Amino acid sequence: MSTPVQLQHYIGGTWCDGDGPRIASTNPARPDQVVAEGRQAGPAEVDRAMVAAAAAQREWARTPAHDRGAVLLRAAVVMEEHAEEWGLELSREEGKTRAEGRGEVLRAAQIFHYYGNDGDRGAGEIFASPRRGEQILVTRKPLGVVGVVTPFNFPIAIPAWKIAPALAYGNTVVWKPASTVPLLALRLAQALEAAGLPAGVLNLLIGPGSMGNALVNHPGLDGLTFTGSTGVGRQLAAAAANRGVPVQAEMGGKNPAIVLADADLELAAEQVMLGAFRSTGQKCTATSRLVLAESIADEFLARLKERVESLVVGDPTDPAVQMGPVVNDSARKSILEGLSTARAQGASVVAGGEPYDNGDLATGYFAPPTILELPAGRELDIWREELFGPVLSVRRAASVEQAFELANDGEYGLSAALFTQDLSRVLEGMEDLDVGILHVNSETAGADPHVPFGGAKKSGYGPKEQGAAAKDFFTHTTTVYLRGGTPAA
Ligand code: UN1
Repeated sequence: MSTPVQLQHYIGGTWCDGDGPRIASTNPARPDQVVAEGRQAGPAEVDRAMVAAAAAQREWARTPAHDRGAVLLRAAVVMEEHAEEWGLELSREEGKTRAEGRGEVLRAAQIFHYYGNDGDRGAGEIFASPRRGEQILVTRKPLGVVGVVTPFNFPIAIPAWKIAPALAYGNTVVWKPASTVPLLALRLAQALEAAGLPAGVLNLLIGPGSMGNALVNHPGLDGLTFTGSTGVGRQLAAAAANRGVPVQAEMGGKNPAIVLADADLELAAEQVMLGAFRSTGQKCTATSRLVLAESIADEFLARLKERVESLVVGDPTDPAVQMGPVVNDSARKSILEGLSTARAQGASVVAGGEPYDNGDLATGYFAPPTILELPAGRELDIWREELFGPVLSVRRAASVEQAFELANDGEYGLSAALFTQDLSRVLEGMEDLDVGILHVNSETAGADPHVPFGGAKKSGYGPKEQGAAAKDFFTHTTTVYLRGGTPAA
C-alpha cells in the first residue's frame, strides 16, 4: 500500500494547494486505501485560473502551429515513458484493469502525437471568387479560453482528446476533471509542464461538480467541452448557451449489439463480452443492450452465459483479473438498484444478478457482471436508462427489421455493433441504425484519434470530437475576401 499522492492545482504555471474542503480519492477495490488527497479549489482559484488562461492566450495563439505541436509531441513521449506507472495508478484509482489502465495512458500519448503533428496538415481552405482578381480564403482562429470538464471513466484519454486539439489550435484551457478520479489529471498536467508548455496555457482545478457551474458562468469563458452524464451536460450546455458560449457535450449512450442469424457467433460472443464488461461497463460506448435474432438466441445466450460466469472479477491491479470494481459505492448502489427494479418489472437473470456478500468483493465496490433477459412487449426502465455498469439487457427479434427497431428504440444514439456476414444487411444497418458510430462485427466501444467520435440523437450536443472534427469546435473561421489594389503604373 503506497502513501497517498498529494493533489494540487496548476494555475498560471505554478502548482498550489486549494483552499476548499479536503478531497480524497480511494481505491474502489480496497476502499480503505487512499490513492490521492488534497484540498479542493474554490471560487477564487477558478477566477485566478481564468485570468491566467486569458493572459496566456494571445501569445499561445501567435506561437507557430509547429512550435505548439512540438510541445504536444514532447508531452506524448513523457506519457509513453510513464505508461506502466501511471497506468497502475489509474487502475488503483478508477478500477479498470491494469492492462486497460496502461493502454489508456498510451492512448492519450497517441492522441497527443496526432494533434502534435497537426501543423503539417491544411489549416484552412481557398475558394474561387466570382470576381476577377480576387480569392476567397477561409482561415481558422482559436476560440480563446476553453473550459474542459471531464468524467471519471477515462481520466486521461478523454482529457487528452479535448485538451490536445484545444491547445494545438491555439486555445488556452481551464480544466476541471472528475473529483472521484483526479490523479491522472495531475499526471497529464505534469507531462505538459515537463514538455515546456508556457505558463497559463493549461490550468488544472480539482474540485466538486459545482465548479463546472462556476466555470460556465465565468465571463471570460469562450467555449466549453464536456463529457459526462446527460443531466449535467444539458444543464451546462443550457448555461453556456445562455451566455452565448459554444458547447460540445458528449453524454449518454445505451448502445446495442445486434446479432443476426447468420453471424459468426464465436466472434460475436467475444466482442459482446468485451463491449459489455471491459472497464466494468463504465464507458458511454459500452454495450448495454443485446438484440438477438430469435433463431440463434438460445445458443448465443448459452455461450455468453458461460463466458460471463468464467470472468475473473477482483482487484484490477492483479494481472489475472479481467473485471474490476465500479468507481464508488454510489455507483454500485445505483447499479444494484437498477437490477432489482428490472427484476421487479419482469426481467429474468441469465447470468450474475446477485450482489457479492462476502470477502473482498463485498468490501470493494464490486457489481456482478450480469445478463438480463427482458420480456417481450413490455416497457422496462433498464432498456432505455443508462446504468453505467456491467449489465447487459437482452431482447429477441423476429426479423431484421424488428432488430433494427429495437436497436433504435430510445433517445440515445452513440454507437451500435452489428454482427452479420451478409453485406446486404450491413448496408441496411448503415442506413437504418441511427447512431454516431457503427461497428460491423466488432464491439460498440473504441475510438481512433484521426476519425470523428460522437453520438447521434440525444447522445451528443454540438460538433463531434477527435480527428478533423475537433477543429470545428476548437476554432472559428474567418472568410477572407482577398484582392490586391490596382498595380502602380
Ligand atoms: C471508447 O469507447 O474507447 O465516456 C471511448 C466514454 C466515451 C469514451 C469511450 N466518451 O465512455
